[in-house]
Amino acid sequence: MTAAWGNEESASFDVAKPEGVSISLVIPALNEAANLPHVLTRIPPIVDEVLLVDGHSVDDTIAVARAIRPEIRVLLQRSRGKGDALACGFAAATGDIIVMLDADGSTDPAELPRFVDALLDGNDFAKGSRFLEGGHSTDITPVRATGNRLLNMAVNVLFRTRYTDLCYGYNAFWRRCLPHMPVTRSGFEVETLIHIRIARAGLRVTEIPSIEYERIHGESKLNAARDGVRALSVIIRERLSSRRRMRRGESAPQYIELPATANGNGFHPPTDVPVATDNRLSHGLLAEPRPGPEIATLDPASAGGPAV
Ligand SMILES: Nc1nc2c(ncn2[C@@H]2O[C@H](COP(=O)(O)OP(=O)(O)O)[C@@H](O)[C@H]2O)c(=O)[nH]1
Ligand SMILES: [Mg+2]
Repeated sequence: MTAAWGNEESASFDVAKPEGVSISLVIPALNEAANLPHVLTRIPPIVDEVLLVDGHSVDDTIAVARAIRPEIRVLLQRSRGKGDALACGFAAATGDIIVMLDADGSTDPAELPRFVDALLDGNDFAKGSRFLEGGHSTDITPVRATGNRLLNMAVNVLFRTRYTDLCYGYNAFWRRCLPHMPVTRSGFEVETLIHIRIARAGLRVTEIPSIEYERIHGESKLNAARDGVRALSVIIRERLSSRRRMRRGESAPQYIELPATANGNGFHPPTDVPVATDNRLSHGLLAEPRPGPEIATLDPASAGGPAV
């Protein structure tokens, strides 16, 4: 069952991926070495490109990712936060369809084809929901569920949406959505921001029932009070700002892409290394640098070095 709104009526899930449609999977990860074996081995073969965006991990996140999927693209975000990591991943992804998925084992890559099918059925954005029939969560706490419900109600009233699960990170969308959803918040409020912006843009959204499991190892980095307030501030600011003001002062995400040959165990670039601000590769090692703003260089000798 799906809930849809936008330009047309709802979607079904029975369309195969056509030739010529490529899929990128963006996975933000901060110290998720223990969870990646579960996540990375469950990715369905329809995915063409997997991008892991590392958030200054101090464990073996990158080494484990490389060991399981040698072809994985590893981005090192210069800043911090899940929102910033997603922005980096979106900027670097090359797929026609971009899917966002957590690295902690709470969201199941095996559900991904349902999101893709919804996009192929004519939707612009397929948004996971733990609260539609067929979905649920064993990860969300009562406090977070209550906060999510209140924030969700606020967005539905203020932006005339029909979301059932505002703060959920399992989503997929066509590349063409990116200009409508600039990710300008760095933290866990990122989903709130994206969902508001795609609604404001009038894109066709459908919700997909999704099951959220408890993260397998480690602890959530989300703080319900702090991040709830941040999400609320996003709602208020988006409501008060015109689209024109909304875009002013937004800066491109900054990252470098780790060379494919570098294991990158715990590696992170020093903050004074110039970095890419879009999907033109950052270090000139993986592809010919193309003309564009702020092409960065990274000394290959430093790749794979110690964490800083
Ligand atoms: N790259 C990166 N990933 C992050 C950061 N913070 C959280 N993540 C990842 O975002 C996903 C969701 O984070 P989690 O702590 O599980 O939050 P929760 O699911 O809301 O409880 C996980 O894959 C984390 O590893 C960050 O600062 N940088
Ligand atoms: Mg989690």
